[in-house]
This record gives sequence, C-alpha cells and structure tokens, in this order.
Amino acid sequence: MVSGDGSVRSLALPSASSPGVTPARSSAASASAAVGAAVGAAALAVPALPAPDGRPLHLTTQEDLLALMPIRAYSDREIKRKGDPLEFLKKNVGPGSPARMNQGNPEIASHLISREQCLEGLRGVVLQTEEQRKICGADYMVPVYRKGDIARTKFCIDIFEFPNRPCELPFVWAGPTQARIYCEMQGKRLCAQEEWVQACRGDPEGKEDWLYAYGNELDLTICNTNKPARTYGEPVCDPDSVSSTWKTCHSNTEPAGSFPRCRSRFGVFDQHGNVAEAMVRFDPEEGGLVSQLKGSAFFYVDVARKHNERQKEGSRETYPDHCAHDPRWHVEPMATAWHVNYHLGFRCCKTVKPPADR
Ligand SMILES: [Ca+2]
Repeated sequence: MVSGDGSVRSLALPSASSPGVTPARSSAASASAAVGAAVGAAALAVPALPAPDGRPLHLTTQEDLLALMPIRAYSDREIKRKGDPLEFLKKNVGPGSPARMNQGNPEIASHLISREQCLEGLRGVVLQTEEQRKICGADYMVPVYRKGDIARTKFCIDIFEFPNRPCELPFVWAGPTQARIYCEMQGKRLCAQEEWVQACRGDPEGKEDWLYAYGNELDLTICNTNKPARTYGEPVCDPDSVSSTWKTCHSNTEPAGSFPRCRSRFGVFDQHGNVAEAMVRFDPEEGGLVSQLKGSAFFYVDVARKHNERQKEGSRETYPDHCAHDPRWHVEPMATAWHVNYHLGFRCCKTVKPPADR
C-alpha cells in the first residue's frame, strides 16, 4: 500500500507466510535435547516443516528462487533513497549465470539427497521453539547468548544457510556486499564472525565450548564435507575465471539440514560444510569493517586437517575447520567486497533486545 511519504508498503514478493507451511506437529518429547534445554520451555515446532510440493530440488526459475526470499516492508522514503528492492532482486537473483545469485550450475552440480529425504530426516526435530520465535521475531532463527543466560541474548542467527529454508539448497554466487543487502532486505544483517563462532562452539547452558559444532573431534561424515572433487567433479574444476568456474566447478551442495547431526548446540545447521560462508569482521588494520570468508564446503575432505596439525611441507594446502578458525581469504572492505564463488554462501543474523528489556 502506498499512501504518501513515510508510509509502508508490501512489495509483490513472497511473504514469510509462504504456501507449503503446515501446522505444527512435533512435540517436546521429540525435541533436540540441547535446544529444548536451551529455552527451558515446552518445545513446539514453530514453524513446522513445509510439505513436499513437487518442485525440483535445484531451482531453475527466477520465480522459484525469489519465492524463498521473503522481504520486509519498505517505506516510500526508503525506496526513494535506496531504490526499489524488487528491481534489485530481479536484476541480481536468477538462474543460468554466475552474475546472479542462484544455486549453482545445475548442469554439473551433484546433489545426493532429495528434498523429501531431507524433510524425512528432520521430521520430529524441533527447529525453533515458540520462545525462540518470540525472541527472534522471525522464522528459523535461534537466540545465541553467553553464560547460559538467555536473558543476555543480543542476537539471533539463521539456523540454515541463506535463504534459511529447511531442505532447500543454499544460494551461491553472491559476494559479501550483496549478501549484506539480502540480509537487510529481510530485516536482518550479515553475521559477524564473533557471532557465527559463538553460535558454532557455544552451549546454551553455559557449558564449555567445543571445537566443532558437533563435538571436539573432527569427523568428516557428520556434515556435508565428504564429497571429494575427483569423485563428484567431472569435468575438472577450472577456477581461472568466473566464466570457466561457472562452466566447470560443481556446486555439490545438499539441502540445508540434510545432516541432522551437523547442528550446533544452539541449533544451527551446516556451519561446517555445504557452503563456506561470508560474514563481516571488524579489523582496524584493514580500515574497519571487512569481509570474512569462513567455514568449509562440500569438498573439504580434500583439504582437511585437524586444528592442531600443521601444514605438511610440499603437499597440497590444507586448513582446519574448527569453529574458531580465522582464515584471511579474500579480505576486502565491505563496501567493495565482491568476491563470489560456486561454493560460497552466507548466513544472516539479527540484533534483538534481551528478553529482560522487552
Ligand atoms: Ca556452511
């Protein structure tokens, strides 16, 4: 609705209450113990899993891709200042090209788990409780806090990689600068490294941090980190240019949440594996807010090493993947952080008032 300066209108884009969402059906008895303990409340799946609807897993139309991206209402003044978000999305989200955000090149991507199998694996799992929904004010987000005190919550984090939909493939081919815009379109923001790390290694009850989201021992089978490029990579990936990368490099992702054990104690999925994730980091030496690329992707088995192992001389470069690993890949000022890739996605966070201040 448009009615003058300062008014708010909803654009002709999918809303958060999209079709396919069915009434809650899980009970506290089937809840994840960790998440249930985190909120100390009767757990209820809010929202419930969507029902299978026959769409292909790898989405190949702009309409289907945009349907996964509900955006917030914009005022006329905001549209005048920032531009029309709908136009931005139409220009920057779509299939068939690395110039737009999508789910990769479907001609060469290898996905082993169907949407239906993924949904079956999550059946009975409480992804978000009513209390978590209330604190975060958005679907599929969980509060993250320190010292076991939920009243200290300062932010929430998406439980899945963007677009934060259970059992949908994560989006790739968006640079950090664009990722920040997409998060802001949803009333969120791109996660900061400190937040991402806390959501990965922390414990809602205030117990000791873990090295990995799932424990203290590296296990390449728990997350989507175990797809060697030589097995799932014909033709061989040639990352020489954006064009050659699109044509030859395989976005071998799986539906978000396909690996139920690949979940942090706060309830966040796929922080190891599937897609590496763009976030922001404050670095005074680099001039302020910079892009931080972090985490592993589906091919991590090829480059994996334990957190306490050293790089072997003369062999292929490897890197650790514990939550706190702090790489310096493609660091750029956030205003011009355009690095994109076939295995790079992102995740959104949201600042919230602590429950005690509501
Ligand atoms: Ca990931």
